[in-house]
Amino acid sequence: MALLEDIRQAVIDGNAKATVQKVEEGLAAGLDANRILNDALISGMQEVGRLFEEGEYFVPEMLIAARAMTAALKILRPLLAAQGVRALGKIAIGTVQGDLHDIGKSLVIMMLEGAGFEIVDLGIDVPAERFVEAARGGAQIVAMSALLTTTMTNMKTVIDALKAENVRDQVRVLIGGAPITQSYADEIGADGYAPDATSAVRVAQQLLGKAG
Ligand code: B1M
Repeated sequence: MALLEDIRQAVIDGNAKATVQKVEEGLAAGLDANRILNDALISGMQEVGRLFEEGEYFVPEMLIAARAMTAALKILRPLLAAQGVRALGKIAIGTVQGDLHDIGKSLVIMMLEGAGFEIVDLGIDVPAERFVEAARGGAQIVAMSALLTTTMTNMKTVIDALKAENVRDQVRVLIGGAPITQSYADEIGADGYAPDATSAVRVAQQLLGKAG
């Protein structure tokens, strides 16, 4: 569909104004928010990643594409997350230390909030101690995102810190992000792994025995 392709291209071009304008046009024309997210915005970011890998794009291009996507997500947020449902449990979520990628985490947060979880967003570049504090502060799930093969190892650092501080048994640990796999989750002793934002909801529900 032409409008979806226009949105995708606007993300690739890093044109936040056009991205927002086209998303608004799409919604007004009756396009589904999920379709805009998956077939235009995420697809556009995948292409940005490909261009970066091939040396056509550099960090500044990735950054302005991310800004365009973030601007569009602000519009989609209320549509993707149903308003305040039940309080299913408290989840503290952050991108691990050394890692500045936050778009995937924001999507996971949107979906979890929409499903009725209370979210404590620890932000990006989060050191292990902050996850430990969150566990002490009553979070039932400690959730971690990592986008880099060099930072995913910090997920294990967090799990080790939870153990060292005697709070590992109080929380369930959920992990995700592009380089993460179920086998990595098993290897480091995480309780759950989710490949995308939608399945993060299902896994979080399962971890707390709430459904799914
Ligand atoms: Co970076 N970057 N980046 N980057 N970046 C990647 C990740 C990369 C794959 C690009 C590439 O080479 N093709 C590559 C990593 C390679 C690797 O480690 N193997 C890379 C690199 C190398 C880097 C730098 C090192 C570049 C440099 O400086 N030389 C640098 C590192 C900075 C740092 O973090 N210390 C860097 C910087 C950046 C920007 C700051 C410019 C920008 C981020 C801006 C921001 O986030 N605000 C950026 C971007 C935009 C990307 C790409 C293009 C897009 C990431 C994204 O937002 N995807 C990315 C390439 C790619 O992914 N194709 C790339 C869209 C998002 C919706 O998907 O984040 O995967 P994703 O989240 C998904 C799932 O993974 C999952 O659900 C989400 C929704 O479905 N998920 C979870 C995520 N977290 C979860 C948690 C869960 C459950 C599911 O439970 C808790």
